[in-house]
Amino acid sequence: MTITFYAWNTPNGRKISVALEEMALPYIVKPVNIIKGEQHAPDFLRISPNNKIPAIIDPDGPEGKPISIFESGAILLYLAEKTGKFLPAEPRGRIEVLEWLMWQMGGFGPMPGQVHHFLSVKDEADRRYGLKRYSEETHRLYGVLNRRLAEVEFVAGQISIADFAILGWAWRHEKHQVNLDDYPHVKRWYQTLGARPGVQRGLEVKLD
Ligand SMILES: N[C@@H](CCC(=O)N[C@@H](CS)C(=O)NCC(=O)O)C(=O)O
Repeated sequence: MTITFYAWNTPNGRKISVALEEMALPYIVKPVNIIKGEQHAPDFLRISPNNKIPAIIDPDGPEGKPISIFESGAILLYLAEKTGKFLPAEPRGRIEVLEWLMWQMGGFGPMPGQVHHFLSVKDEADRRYGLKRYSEETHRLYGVLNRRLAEVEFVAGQISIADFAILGWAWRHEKHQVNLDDYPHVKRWYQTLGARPGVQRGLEVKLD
């Protein structure tokens, strides 16, 4: 049955379009125009009470009943468990995926997101401190990722939902002013993922 994917063309939206394509799940996109404020509409808040995309409704949820899910990390875990793909069942492999998924949700997203915000602040005095702080933290996180990817092909060893989560933000590296040449292992990983047809479809499907 077809999943309804509430989306917009942003890093958190792209995590889910990549996962849906890689898992070969049927879905339709319902764009939520976050520039116009559609994320605050009462109907959408019933699905996503934090007024953010992404969210999904799966008509074929647990016990065969519909389920709605918000928060990209929760959606990725749900889809992985539903399909049995991109999340190992054995505990050690699974915990590595959860570590890197939580790392992305807690840092490699919120920090570059703040860079995007402060870059848009017009007043130089207001912009300076925030941009410096969040740019430094973003670069530190790219360094962490680079060191990890020097040791393993994908963040949790085998390709997983953690890669899709991180990719959503790495996809916008130019916007947060990161040059992947400075992080060669991240660049290799980014190119490896980018060569996958499912990832390509997920990054190209229209979300707005
Ligand atoms: N922690 C949330 C963050 C989602 C998020 O920040 N979504 C942004 C677009 S990338 C959004 O909908 N912003 C609209 C708003 O904040 O009003 C998740 O991972 O799903």
